[in-house]
Amino acid sequence: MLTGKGITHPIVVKLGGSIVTRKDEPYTPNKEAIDKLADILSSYYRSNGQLILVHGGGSYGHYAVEEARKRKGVLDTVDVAQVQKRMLELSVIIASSLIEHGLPVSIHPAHTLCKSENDCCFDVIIEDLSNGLVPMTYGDIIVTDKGYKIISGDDLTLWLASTTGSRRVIFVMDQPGVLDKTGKVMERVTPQTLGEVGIAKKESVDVTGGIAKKLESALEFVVDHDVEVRVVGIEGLKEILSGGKAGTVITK
Ligand code: IP8
Repeated sequence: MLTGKGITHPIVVKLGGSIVTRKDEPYTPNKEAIDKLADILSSYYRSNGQLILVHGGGSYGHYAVEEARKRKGVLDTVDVAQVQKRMLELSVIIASSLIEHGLPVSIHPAHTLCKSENDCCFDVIIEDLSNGLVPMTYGDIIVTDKGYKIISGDDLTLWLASTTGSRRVIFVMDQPGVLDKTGKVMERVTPQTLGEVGIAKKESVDVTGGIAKKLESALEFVVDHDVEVRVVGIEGLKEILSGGKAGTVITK
């Protein structure tokens, strides 16, 4: 039976590709991390917290795009379908663990929500949320009249926060927060301290811009949204969802 809860400032959590997959091993989920995340998120859900989930592409989406680009230069429709299928596979793996842990997850591939890389309709997500489900979407790929476009999970996360009146966005990654050039977790990143962020010289394959792009988009977003945006690791997620502090806040 569905239970209508109304929408009360859901938390939007982005499960980064670096945590849900083994980024350097093509098409390999990080099952251990996924199960840990599922455990933490289900405790939060049981305590009556509303959640919207987004996940990244990691060694599924990013690798599939890169593989096709290397082979052909430009992706054709079969390549796009292949990338979509890879992302759906990853989503099903994540959803399976979440459902086993008692989270009523409903998967919404972004290619069914978005007409372009920046024109998405979240009505069905909002509907699911208000009926007590935990909607989950993910970074994806679509074909438009201007060719194929990659939809970033980070963008989806921020748009969903603004559409649903969320006050909190959490990006979960494979490190405990945003690291400075010495490898220390930064307490906050602001436009003034952006230059102190340590960007790895060679990130794993990433076709949507990696941490630098994520921080730029988040900094732009917090200028006119009253939303706390944080970057944390798995332990930090647990801490934050139980009312503590962890990781790095992205703020103006
Ligand atoms: O990892 C990328 O999503 P992201 C999705 O959230 C694809 O940037 C298909 C590469």
